[in-house]
This record gives sequence, C-alpha cells and structure tokens, in this order.
Amino acid sequence: TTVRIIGAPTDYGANRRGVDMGPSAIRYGGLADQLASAGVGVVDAGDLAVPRAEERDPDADAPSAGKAKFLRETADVCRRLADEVSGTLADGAVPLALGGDHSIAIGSLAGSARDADVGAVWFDAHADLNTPSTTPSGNVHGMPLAAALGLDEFAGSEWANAPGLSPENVALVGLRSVDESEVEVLRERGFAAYTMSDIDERGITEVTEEAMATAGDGVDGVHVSLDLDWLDPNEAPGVGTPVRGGVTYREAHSAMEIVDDADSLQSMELVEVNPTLDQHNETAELATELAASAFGKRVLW
Ligand code: DIR
Ligand code: MN
Ligand code: MN
Ligand code: MN
Repeated sequence: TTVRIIGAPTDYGANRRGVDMGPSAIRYGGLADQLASAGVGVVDAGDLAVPRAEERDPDADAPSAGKAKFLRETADVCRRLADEVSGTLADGAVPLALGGDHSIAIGSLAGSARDADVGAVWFDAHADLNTPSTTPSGNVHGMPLAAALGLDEFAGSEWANAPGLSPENVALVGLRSVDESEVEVLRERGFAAYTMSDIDERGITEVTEEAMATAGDGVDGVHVSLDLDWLDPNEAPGVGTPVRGGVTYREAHSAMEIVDDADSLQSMELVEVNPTLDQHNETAELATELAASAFGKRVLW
C-alpha cells in the first residue's frame, strides 16, 4: 500500500480561524514517520493552493447559497481536491486528505466516489447533515455529508455530490451534538447512526465493526472521515467545536485498528485540527497516531 498525502488548508467552513494550519501541524506532528511505521509507502503531494479568507467575500454566493458562507471558495477547493483524490486512486494509491475544516470532505467524497461505489464512516461528534437552509451557523463544515448525498439545495450539484456514495452505506459514529433538523434527516434516511450512548452500552469494538460492515456492504471501498472533535476534548483540545463526552484515546485507537481489520479502506481524511487552539500540537500528533492505526500499525505482529 502507498498512501498519498494531500493537504487542503482551508478555514472557510469553520467558525474559528486557524484550522487552515492543520496540514502543517499534522505533518510537523510526525505523519510521514507514523505512516512508515505502519509499513505503508508514503508520498506527499503537498498542499492545494487556498486563497486567504480575508481576501474573499463570504457572501459572494449568497442568493443561491442560503446561509452558507464561502460556498464559492469551498466549491473551488473541493473540485481540485476531488481531482487529486480520484487521480490518486487511479494510480493505485490510497488518498489521505488533511484539513482544514470538515468542508473538504465534500471534495474527498466526490473524488473517492467518482469511479467507484463507496460507503462512508463518519467519526465525529456532529452529524454534518445541515444544508444552506437548515444551518444554524452558516458554516459549511456542518454540511459535508448532506452535500455529498445531494440533500436540499445540494441536489444535483455538479461539484458537491458524490456519484457513487450509496446512502445505505453511510454510518456515523460518536454522535453527541446533533441539530434538530439533522435528527429529522437521520430518522428519515435511516443512516446507521451510533451515539456516544451506543458506544457506552455496546463498546467501541462492536459499534465500529458494525459501522464498517454496513459501510462496506456491496461496495468497492469505504471512505473514512475522521473529525478530531470525535475524541473527548481532554484528548483532542485543538479543535474549533469541542464537545464533552467524546471517545477516549484507547477507544479511538481501537476503532482505527478495526478500520484496518475491515480491509476496505479506500480513502481517508483527518480534519478540524486547529493548532492555534491546541496544547503543544498534541491533537495533530494524535491524528498521526490514529492514521497509523487505521493503516495497520500494531504493537506486535
Ligand atoms: C453545527 C456544528 N451542527 C453546525 N457542526 C460542526 O454549525 O452546523 N461540525 N461543528 O463539525
Ligand atoms: Mn465534522
Ligand atoms: Mn465535528
Ligand atoms: Mn492491514
């Protein structure tokens, strides 16, 4: 296996600035060495060029975009990321996208599901199922799963929809902050959704195994989206929207080991690492360790 790292240094979609430094922080946190210790080959494609938010008008797209901020800029980055991800897969490598805020997942999913049927497992405190009409914040990082699935204003979107993503192969793990409108979507669409209570009751092992099985059922591969706010803020303080009561360090590693065991990982992303809110880059370092577990790193054999 060769992993190709693609940085997407955006902060268009987040409510706090600084998440655009995520790719640097994660590389500096030792990503290449961690991946090498997992026994995979590593190629770094560098970062996509992303214009600074200060030079842009967040409402440039306003009439059509509802309350979604920086939607035009997000579309531009996601188109280019989708091409990188799809090109990486065509070369036989595994794309690992580094955010940036979670809006970049629109691009990685569009690219991963361009020429393949894929499922998705969403490790996140949040459901990311808002749309420009339901968003309470205007932040596109609360919308990527809705965008990829073509909900509401995203229906038929040329840049946002992930053609080969099947809704029955979507699983969300670790939910503990879900907006009312998102609860509706989860209920109506019947996605496999696991809250922290499910993890408390059934254990991270069983929940993650079931999520990977659901996502991988009958498709070519699975996209794993890892929002670092999935973890408890005690373990991962460097995120823009921390929510208490997240998974522990051990639970997170255990889940990533199960991702590897499922042998279906097609593409992955690490998002929402914000070094300006972090303590000594520990959230970025944690992200690199978790990626290594997902790509097969073990203590013994
Ligand atoms: C909230 C927060 N649901 C929103 N979402 C976050 O603004 O749509 N997603 N933080 O990661
Ligand atoms: Mn998220
Ligand atoms: Mn989140
Ligand atoms: Mn393996």
